[in-house]
Amino acid sequence: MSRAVLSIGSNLGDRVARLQLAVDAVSPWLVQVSPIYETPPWGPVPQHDYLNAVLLVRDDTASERAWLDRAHAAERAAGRTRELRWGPRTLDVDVIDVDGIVSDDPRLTLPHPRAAERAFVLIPWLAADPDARLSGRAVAELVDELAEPERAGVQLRPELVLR
Ligand code: A4P
Ligand code: MG
Repeated sequence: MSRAVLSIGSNLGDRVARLQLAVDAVSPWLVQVSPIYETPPWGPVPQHDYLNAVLLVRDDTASERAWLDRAHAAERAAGRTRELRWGPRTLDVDVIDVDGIVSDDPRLTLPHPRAAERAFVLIPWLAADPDARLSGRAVAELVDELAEPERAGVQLRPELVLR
């Protein structure tokens, strides 16, 4: 079994089109697409707001590494170049979780080390899967534990749709 959770984000150019490219890149394995949320930039770099969403994917033959390769292929399709860490990007695809596997490999750390504190990951994930769990914790609980301003910053954009 290989079920993965991918977080997608864009804050440059046509952000919805970039997120759609990510969806298209994993369409053979797509199980669920979350709504789109507008989110304030996280991290030390001042930059525009992001659009974020979460994709649930499944491919019984895929390794963890295959999901990272697919994430990078999606980023390339969106014309992403790697410049500044945490800086603005056309498309970021992070592997949040694969079957609950734990790995400290710097090329693919699982679960994603910053996911549990990121409202822009947890809130879309919960919307896509109300029973989601991260490191043995219910994602619903992790969302409840976020600071209120963090939670409030993540705004549903129901008029923007991925297909
Ligand atoms: N890597 C290790 N583990 C993973 C994983 N689980 N998923 C390695 C994806 N990649 C993983 O990533 C750097 C290296 O991490 C890769 O070589 C990969 O093998 P990168 O994508 O090249 O660089 P990055 O994205 O700039 O760094 P990083 O640490 O992934 O940044 P983040 O944490 O993804 O932050 N604010 C909002 N509101 N929304 C966002 O989506 N995104 C970022 C990017 C910053 N602020 C944001 C958002
Ligand atoms: Mg990344």
